[in-house]
Amino acid sequence: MNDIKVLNHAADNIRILAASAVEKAKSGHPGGAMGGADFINVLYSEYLNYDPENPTWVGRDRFYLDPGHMAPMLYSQLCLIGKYSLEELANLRQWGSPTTGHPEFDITRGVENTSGPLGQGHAFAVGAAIAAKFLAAHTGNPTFEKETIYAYISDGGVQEEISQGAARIAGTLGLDNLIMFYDSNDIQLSTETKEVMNEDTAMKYRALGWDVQEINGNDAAQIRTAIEKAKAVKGKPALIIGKCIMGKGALKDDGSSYERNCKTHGAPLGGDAFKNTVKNLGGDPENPFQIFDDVKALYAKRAEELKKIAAERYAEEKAWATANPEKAAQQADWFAGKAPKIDWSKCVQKDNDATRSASAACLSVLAEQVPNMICASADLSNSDKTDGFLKKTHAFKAGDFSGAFFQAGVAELTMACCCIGMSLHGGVIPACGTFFVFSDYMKPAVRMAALMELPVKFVWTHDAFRVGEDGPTHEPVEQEAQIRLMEKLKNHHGENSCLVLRPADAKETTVAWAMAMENMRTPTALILSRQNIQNLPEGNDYEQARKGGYIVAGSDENPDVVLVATGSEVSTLVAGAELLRKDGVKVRIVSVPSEGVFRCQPAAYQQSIVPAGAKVFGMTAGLPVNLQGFLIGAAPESKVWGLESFGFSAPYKVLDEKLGYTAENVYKQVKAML
Ligand SMILES: Cc1ncc(C[n+]2csc(CCOP(=O)(O)OP(=O)(O)O)c2C)c(N)n1
Ligand SMILES: [Mg+2]
Repeated sequence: MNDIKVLNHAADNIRILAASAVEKAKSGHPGGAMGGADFINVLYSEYLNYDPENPTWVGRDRFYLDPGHMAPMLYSQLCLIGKYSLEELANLRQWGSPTTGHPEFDITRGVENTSGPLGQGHAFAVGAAIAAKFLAAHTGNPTFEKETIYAYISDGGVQEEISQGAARIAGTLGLDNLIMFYDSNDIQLSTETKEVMNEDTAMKYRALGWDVQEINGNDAAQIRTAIEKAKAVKGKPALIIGKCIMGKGALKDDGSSYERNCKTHGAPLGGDAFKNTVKNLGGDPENPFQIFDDVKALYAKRAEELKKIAAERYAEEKAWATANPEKAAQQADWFAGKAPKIDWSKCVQKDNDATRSASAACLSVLAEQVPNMICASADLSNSDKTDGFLKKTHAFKAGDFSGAFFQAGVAELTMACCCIGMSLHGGVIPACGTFFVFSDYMKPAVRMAALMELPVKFVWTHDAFRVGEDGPTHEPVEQEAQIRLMEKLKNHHGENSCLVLRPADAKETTVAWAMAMENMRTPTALILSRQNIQNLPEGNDYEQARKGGYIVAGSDENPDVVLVATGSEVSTLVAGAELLRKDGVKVRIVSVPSEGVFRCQPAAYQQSIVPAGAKVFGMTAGLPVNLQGFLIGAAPESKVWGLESFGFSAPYKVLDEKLGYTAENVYKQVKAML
């Protein structure tokens, strides 16, 4: 047992470092960091199990920070365990420094998730806890049973709506490997919390199936006892509500208390206030970036303990691996993030099928061939056709993670964040489905998946106004334009931050799913039709879809016009081309499942598909902007037929007629161009 005095000294050390980093950066959030220091210090000095030598150890405990603005707390803590140098800490928020304004996913540095958008971080933890349960059940490796997932949430995260979804899922699935600390300091950015929340948070979480403890969050002994109790809880996730003091130990320039003050949320303490604070906490204001000797000793001792803990766990893992060599080899591949080998010849597509059904055929193959895949749906599996996967497995339930399907309930953002958390944990490949129009509820998570370069698969069906009778609330129009922006946005590796595929028919869907499964470097979005789609012409070379855009079979040499579309509109162009050919017009049809991928091809290839100066006619069921890129450099008569309204309520064939998505209209529009 560590001396409480030393623990308190270490927490003060964290407070000094956090306040100093913000002071030096002249920007950042000291108050929350100072309040939360006691919890994170007890966690890291006594409970969090990891291997100091091997940051990617699969069986490590994981710590997911929700309030990214508390970066100074995390970095200061990670400084105490040697993951950051004091110099790096002193470079908080500066160009090129690893101590970015908000933490960015970097396992080697001990940062398990990017955080900043409040709420998402703790939902990642829920996903990670699910992944650990899944891996325990599917590998039998005892290490996953011993893994604890810690989450840290603040007032902002509790206020975010996603906390309801995350708590519901964790409670329903009985995630007893999840321990969440709520830094309840009664203060937020602009007000005291009482101005915006009047709830019994403990009762709320109890009602959602959690074990809840309420403690003084600045009392190391109470924190220790609470973590012990939380670890012993069976069948439920555990919440520790810690009443913390915002800006603990902070003094103003006149020496009076600067605690519990909104002003310390997001600004340096400033000048004499900073100096007084550092002195008050036992540091040297002239030289504040220091680790006290007793704190060094505390963490040196912990490092020794961790070596022993890791060695024991490795021995257990080794015994399991020796007894289960095939599973062990498989597990190594899973955590290496290798794309699974899939025999797509087993995927048989029906002619003229809806691409959502074609996706079901793919998912059925994946359920059989990819043992570490987890598929989810937000209560639409029979409609978004993730049931192709579900039919080959069963859903998770409390105490039973032998299945591979995650029923998320009607909570798209929660579902997406849980899938991201699974991916962060590692070892699994998550996919999740819902209607494309509700991708709007998931965008903040998709953005985080793209930023973190996580290969989550997003399956979005009912891709256009052909949802028909459901009316404009359910008809995606501008959604494709929005998600395609992520293809234009580059990630830290200079690659398209997301792969977005809208296949043109059933067989192109198989290629799209193959591309999705091969893509382990970024998220993938699949945009799929509700309605049946006529197959592309006989002899179509579907493998060409891998280039993002290609010439569809049956196209004419030396065309008078190049017709361009994605998804089901390609088949409308094919029908329109029949009419044009009767008039002697030579037509090329180009299917562009991903303009983002197409634009990555050599210029010569792009030119060979859509030559400069060609007359181009594009057709999209979304905003015209989806295809307007193809008008650049094209003949001036070129145009895009798109939709510029929310859509209307009517049977989809009526909408096709009324909105001009017919062979006849393709004929009419193109004739007017020639
Ligand atoms: C989704 C989202 N909305 C708004 C913000 C901006 N923001 C950052 S911190 C914060 C207040 C958070 O208060 P609390 O969680 O209590 O943190 P504390 O002030 O206690 O450090 C807000 C509104 C954000 N980061 N994410
Ligand atoms: Mg707060």
